[in-house]
Amino acid sequence: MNTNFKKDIDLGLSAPHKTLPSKYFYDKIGDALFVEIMNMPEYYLTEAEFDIFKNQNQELIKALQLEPSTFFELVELGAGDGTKTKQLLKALDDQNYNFEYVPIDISEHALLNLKSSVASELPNVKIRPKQGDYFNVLADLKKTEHPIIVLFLGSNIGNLPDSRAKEFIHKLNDNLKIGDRVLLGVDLIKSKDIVLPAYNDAQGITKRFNLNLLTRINTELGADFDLNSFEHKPEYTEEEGIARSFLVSTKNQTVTVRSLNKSFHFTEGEKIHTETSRKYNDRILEDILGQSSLKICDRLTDSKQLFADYVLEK
Ligand code: AVJ
Repeated sequence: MNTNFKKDIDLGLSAPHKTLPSKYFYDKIGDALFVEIMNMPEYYLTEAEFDIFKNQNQELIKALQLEPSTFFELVELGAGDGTKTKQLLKALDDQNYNFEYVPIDISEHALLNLKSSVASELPNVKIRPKQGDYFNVLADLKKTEHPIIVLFLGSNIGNLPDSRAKEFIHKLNDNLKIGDRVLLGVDLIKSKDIVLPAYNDAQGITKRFNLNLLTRINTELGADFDLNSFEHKPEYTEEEGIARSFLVSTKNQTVTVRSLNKSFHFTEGEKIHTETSRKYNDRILEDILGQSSLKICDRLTDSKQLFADYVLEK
């Protein structure tokens, strides 16, 4: 992990257009900041998807073509705290559906919390958390005969550039059987005046989240980034539908990374690309599904049409 981190930071800072992988946001501090971001009023994604799970869970159950008598597994990739999913679990439990909830996460800590909250709030729901890489766990599940419903929520797929999203979908497809379904939550393309504030909240939490990447490099790789000499800057164009976050150097400066034995020069105004957050519509999603055998069979949106949960079927 640490050697990958070191290698990826070196690669990203040596590139002609400097870039740092967004997956490194999520250390302990980053996890906590992300929870705060999700509760910011500007970050509409959380509430929008929650609205679907809370107010349309009957429609959701119908769209997923679930049957009360057929046992199925509800597998969630990157489950987090499960706030939205618990709405669906509750509706299924109330109607005596026969299922098991299998949240998958790399964080053991997140899974333990989720397990205890499900146990206390929904004591009848069977939960079997699995720690590890999504695809390793999915490969194991493939061997089972009962239907699998995969949940991949929160527009998490949006962090992947389209080419990598296609790879992800193809890998997911390879790990499913005919008839298995996927509930894919994605943020919809919309105007700048809604998207930009979501990545630049007034309280400056997203700014701290972005700058935390530099703090990590300072503490883990012995670098001397001056956090006051970099600004947080999100960009978005509706035509493209992609939000990008940058850290912009406010002056000419040189940063030394001790464990790499290297220095990196930044000119005034030079940007480090730190995150991509893609927004979708039917056409873009269809392009990403491409030649895989996953097909869109339904789509639910929140009352403000900000967010969509697509039902895909293999
Ligand atoms: C977790 C990838 C959906 O891109 O909207 C939020 C992460 N970054 N604010 C997103 C994030 C800055 C988030 N996803």
